[in-house]
Amino acid sequence: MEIIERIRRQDVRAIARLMSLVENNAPEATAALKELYPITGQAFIVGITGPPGSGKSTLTDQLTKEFRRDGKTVGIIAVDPTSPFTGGAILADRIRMQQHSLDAGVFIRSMATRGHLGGLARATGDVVNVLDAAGKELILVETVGVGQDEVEVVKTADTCVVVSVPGLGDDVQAIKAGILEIADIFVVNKADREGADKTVTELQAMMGLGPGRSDWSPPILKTVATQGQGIAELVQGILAHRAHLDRRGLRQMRQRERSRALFLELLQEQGTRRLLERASANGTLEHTIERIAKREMDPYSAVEELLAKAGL
Ligand SMILES: Nc1nc2c(ncn2[C@@H]2O[C@H](COP(=O)(O)OP(=O)(O)OP(=O)(O)O)[C@@H](O)[C@H]2O)c(=O)[nH]1
Ligand SMILES: [Mg+2]
Repeated sequence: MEIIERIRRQDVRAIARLMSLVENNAPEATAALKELYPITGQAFIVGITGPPGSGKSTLTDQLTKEFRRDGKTVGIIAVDPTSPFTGGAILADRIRMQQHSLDAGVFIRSMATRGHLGGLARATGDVVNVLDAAGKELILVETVGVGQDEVEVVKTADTCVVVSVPGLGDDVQAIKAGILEIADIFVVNKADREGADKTVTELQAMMGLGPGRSDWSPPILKTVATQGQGIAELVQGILAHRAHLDRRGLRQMRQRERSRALFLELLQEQGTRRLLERASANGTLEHTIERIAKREMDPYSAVEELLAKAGL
């Protein structure tokens, strides 16, 4: 397939085209992803999550600069939960990232979460695989830490950076349940603002409460992303975490978690779709729903019956 060769040669237009196909769930995308899969698994994946406006994109931008200086190729995926019709955040990211736009060693992609009902982790996984196959050594995945879907997206990164900012309340606010456990590194960005040390203390206290994921104790780093302050330390933190993963053989474990997430999501997506297609085609679906609504049948038995008919 021509597109495969072009992606392996890091052809930017081929990468962009395949990503669009992936986002639109096009059949050609699946064919290409199948062929590319064996050469993936090389990239190091860093997830960056945190509340809206906490400076994730600015941090991503600064990290990109640092890693480029070091000669590493970088792929950036900004998962954007806002509607593409307002598009503000996407536009802002694009403008900010423009300094990298002429750099062939950087590929930036914004993904709207709209239209990926539940399949966001899968779509992101696919896009990560495209960038991985295209030889990007480092892949930065930015998501707003608002919902379970977004957490799922970054959870299986090799290194997960959780960003917070000072002054969002006593309870370290948007560091919601589920986020704390996935952090490998905490960043308190906007440390030029009042209360950064208080936020650090709060995070330390919160970390003392729960069991960590491993014997890695997540560092808490202060940054001023707009001025590049603390970025070198963040890079060091990421590299130290990577070394920790390698030492402990944990990188394979995260890879395995990514494989699991992608496989299970695909199975869920396609399994459900096929069952529904079959049930819709012969009219069973609507008929069953009507009977459930009329209390002639309960939904529990209906599901069992449908699955039994499919031999499951
Ligand atoms: N004072 C201060 N402002 C910052 C800092 N980092 C980022 N900002 C500003 O905060 C605003 C939001 O930054 P972004 O990088 O777009 O934040 P984000 O988390 O990517 O935002 P969303 O993707 O929309 O959730 C911008 O106006 C930045 O210039 C910082 O360290 N200090
Ligand atoms: Mg952003």
